[in-house]
Amino acid sequence: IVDSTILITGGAGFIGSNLADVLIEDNEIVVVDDLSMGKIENLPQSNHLHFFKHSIVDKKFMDALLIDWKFDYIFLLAAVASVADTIERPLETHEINQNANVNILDAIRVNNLSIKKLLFASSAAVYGNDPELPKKESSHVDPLTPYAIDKFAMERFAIDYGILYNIPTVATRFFNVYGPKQNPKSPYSGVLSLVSESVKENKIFTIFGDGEQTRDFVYVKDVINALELLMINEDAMHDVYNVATQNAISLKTVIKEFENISGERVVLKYSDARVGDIRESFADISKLKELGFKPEYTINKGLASYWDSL
Ligand code: UD2
Repeated sequence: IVDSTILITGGAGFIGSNLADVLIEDNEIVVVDDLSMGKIENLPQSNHLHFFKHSIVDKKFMDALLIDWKFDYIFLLAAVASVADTIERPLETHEINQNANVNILDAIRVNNLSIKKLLFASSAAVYGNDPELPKKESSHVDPLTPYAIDKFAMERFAIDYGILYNIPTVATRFFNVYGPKQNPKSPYSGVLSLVSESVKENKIFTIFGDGEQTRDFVYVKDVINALELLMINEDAMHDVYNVATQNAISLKTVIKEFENISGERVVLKYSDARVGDIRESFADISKLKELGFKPEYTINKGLASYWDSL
């Protein structure tokens, strides 16, 4: 993407700021982030980066921003990313994870804003505990938490608003994204950010369950490539795509790999599995590959690059 005006909601967060780092080279970037999990230090420093510390829930603010800036591309990445948080505060998080995003779509509709594309970031959470593996976009969905329900509903809003009102849109289902700038502040942050934090701070790392649960870990740089591809590829339209590497690895194995790469020991203890934890998660990414996506980071390469960044 070049010579474009781009909005990234949640742009000071983990994935958003990695995206801003890449797009800032050739574009004008507007970031809206309430800094609830994101950090201003995550953002690249540039005259072409315009930061607004604001919640996307403020409809008046968002409407005016959309009208003023006439964005070419819009990445909707702002969310309460902790599933547990959405279980504790379902209404409040629904305002952010769903209503605020519908407001953005509706502002585009009502004001007849012409955009090149809008991308909504959804999650593998929509598959819930359906046992079918690997998970395909056409697999049964089973959203079990307010987080997953809002993500799934928003995918449909993005896609069907797009079709109904002629707005170019696309949605992604992220699997377990890891890499630089993932905030380990919450116990529900990505597990690899918590593993690295425990190593750096000499703390014991708790494995919930037996450690044999599997995940499809995808390095954030591959995710950014996928996001750019989905934005510019005209075949990626009014549809949803898994973003992963199509490799299942157990938590125990990934921790072993982390130890090998870092040369540090992760001191482990075991505790009960988390309620509702998914046993096996593994994506089919053939749909994304058909657009030309190829993950560049094996788990080893990704962990090495991540460790280097710390
Ligand atoms: C990921 C997403 C979540 C949702 C879900 C959908 C992240 C951070 N979370 O949740 O938003 O999309 O997928 O399926 O990407 N674990 C430990 N010890 C810890 C922390 C975690 O053992 O201190 C375990 C945890 O119980 C789970 C695995 O590690 O079995 C991965 O945990 P996670 O929180 O990184 O991600 P996940 O897959 O639960």
